Amino acid sequence: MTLYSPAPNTTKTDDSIWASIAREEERQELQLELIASENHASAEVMAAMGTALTNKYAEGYPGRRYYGGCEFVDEVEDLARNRARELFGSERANVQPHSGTQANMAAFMSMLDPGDKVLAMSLDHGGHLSHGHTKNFSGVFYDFHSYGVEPDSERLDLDKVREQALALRPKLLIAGASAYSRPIDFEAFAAIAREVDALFMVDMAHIAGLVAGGAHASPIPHADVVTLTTHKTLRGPRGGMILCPKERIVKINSALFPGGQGGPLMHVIAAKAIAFREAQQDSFKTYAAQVVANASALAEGLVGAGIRIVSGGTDNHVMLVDVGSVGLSGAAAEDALHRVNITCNKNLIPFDKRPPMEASGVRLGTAAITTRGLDVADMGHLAGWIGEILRAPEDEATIKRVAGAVAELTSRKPIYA
Ligand code: DSN
Repeated sequence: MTLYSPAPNTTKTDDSIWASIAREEERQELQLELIASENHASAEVMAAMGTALTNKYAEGYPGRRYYGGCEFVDEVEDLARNRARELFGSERANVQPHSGTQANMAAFMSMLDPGDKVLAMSLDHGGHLSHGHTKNFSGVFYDFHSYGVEPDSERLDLDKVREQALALRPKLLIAGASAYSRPIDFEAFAAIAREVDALFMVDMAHIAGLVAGGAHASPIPHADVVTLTTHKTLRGPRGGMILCPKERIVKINSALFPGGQGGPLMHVIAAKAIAFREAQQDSFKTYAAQVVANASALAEGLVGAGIRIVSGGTDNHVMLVDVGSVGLSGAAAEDALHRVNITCNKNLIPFDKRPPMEASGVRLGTAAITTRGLDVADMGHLAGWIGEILRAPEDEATIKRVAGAVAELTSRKPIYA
């Protein structure tokens, strides 16, 4: 098997850690990765993270640093910022957030005072931890309230969101989710924000690659601030980013540094720049469209196998599979699929009666398997295998047969060959 090998000429003396890295590389090759927030970054993106840029302190921003010797990392950060702006059509970009949560922290600090009211999507209905979970900084320092999906459609109803916003009068309205499979109408959200005199932020972490590739409408024309991660559908290195109009960038920059972070990770910013260039290519548009086509085909296949999908299907890269519909908890389904080298995560479904560590759903996404070249025909097979395993999770003959089929597919469609 050909595995990705960073800096192949490096003398490797730490056998323990290199052995674990090799095992993880092999695991990724052998397993079908359906965790909706993961992807397989290109070898070039990963190579940039294994460079001497990791040695450099560069607190501040290009041209205004607190350290000497920043002339070349300035070039890197300028390239990353400019490519990000071009890619998303945004006036300004801050590429320094170490993660999506730290991007959100800076966004909140730039717009809110502690205790201010915020309205965002409930975590239980597909929102994100950093949108007001009581143990997260967001829920500790700000007064978060939540909207959710409707019980019958399992979709957002923006008339209901508007009613809540009118009653609450939040200072900030947030759109964006970690487990919502339908398009988000950013223009309508922005109109609600304007009506209640709120600021409007979009956290597009999950769909950033679809937005870049033209497979989901862009929030940029409508939002005061947009945050994202660079490693999900966007397929870059692990990290975050903030996009905003020019009049907001001074506050965003100082909220991120020195507000929430110290030195930027320049090796990761170089990798972000490479990923943005990759996402500017026509091939990335093809990729984004294929991610959505694959998700749609996988959801249809699962429905055909008699398994309920929350809201009946998907329009993006992600779907919530109600495994309670076949008598399993999400935790049991995650374990059963893992036994045949299909990786996913248990997930609450809307109005779930089980606790989060058990859950009634699994969340599936197609960003990573599309990167390794799986197509709509493969989705038909995959849906069939998932259906067989979920219906007979303990049946050894089924497990052996499906594991064999997965092994055949992963060897035929390697990631880093
Ligand atoms: N933890 C990520 C996800 O899986 O969606 C979000 O930050």
